[in-house]
Amino acid sequence: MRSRIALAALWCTVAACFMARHAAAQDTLIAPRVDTAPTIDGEPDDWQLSLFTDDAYLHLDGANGNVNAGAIDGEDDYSTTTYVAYDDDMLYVLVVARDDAIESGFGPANNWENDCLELWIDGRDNDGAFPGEDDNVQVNVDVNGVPMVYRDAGGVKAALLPEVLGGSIETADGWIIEAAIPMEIVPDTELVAGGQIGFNISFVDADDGVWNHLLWLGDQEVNTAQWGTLAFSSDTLAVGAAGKLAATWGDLRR
Ligand SMILES: [Ca+2]
Ligand SMILES: [Ca+2]
Ligand SMILES: [Ca+2]
Ligand SMILES: [Ca+2]
Repeated sequence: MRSRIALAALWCTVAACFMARHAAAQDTLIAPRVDTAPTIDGEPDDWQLSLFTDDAYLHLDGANGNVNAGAIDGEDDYSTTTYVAYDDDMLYVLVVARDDAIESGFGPANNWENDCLELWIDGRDNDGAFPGEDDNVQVNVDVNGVPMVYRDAGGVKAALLPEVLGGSIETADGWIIEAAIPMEIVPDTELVAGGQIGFNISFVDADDGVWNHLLWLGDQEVNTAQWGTLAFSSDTLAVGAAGKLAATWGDLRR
């Protein structure tokens, strides 16, 4: 009997590990407010990363994300952790990625062919067509730190908007991208505590000429009905996490 119990316990442990490993990612992110805007330069030391709660960041890889083009072989090939925050004007996003081959050779008009972050914003949180509705916007920021905005406004479907900021650095095992999106470019967005937008995130992993695509939610990135939610918290980072010590990026890397 004891061995059967032990075997059952072992099976449960293995099953729990398997389920944890393959658990689907959450479909909502909750952005804390920040009092001090990060500098958009790709350097993450101005984000108090240790204060972010589980619902304020997203770890994505080939196991818990949806790969709808190419393949993601493992954490070394491609994995990302995305942090979100906001203030009165901006949505801030930081992505720390592992990537075994960096592609940065394409220009701004084709930055989706580089390793890049793709943000999908539904400002009214009412789905609708993309492209089509003016509150449905795609923002790409690539490993060169170049932001490109895609929308269907008066026939102009892609543009470099100087108000959208991007920054990036290469690291020993990948790259970091930092972005700031002024939400005034998205009509009717409630960038206030208690507000929310429709939101999705996808990533390009370009490796030696092969284009691989990893989505947070859904299997068609332009399908707004498959997007999740980004909610704006009333908690300000640091104040809402009393008792926890802020750590610098250098502390976390040790
Ligand atoms: Ca920074
Ligand atoms: Ca890769
Ligand atoms: Ca919409
Ligand atoms: Ca790559």
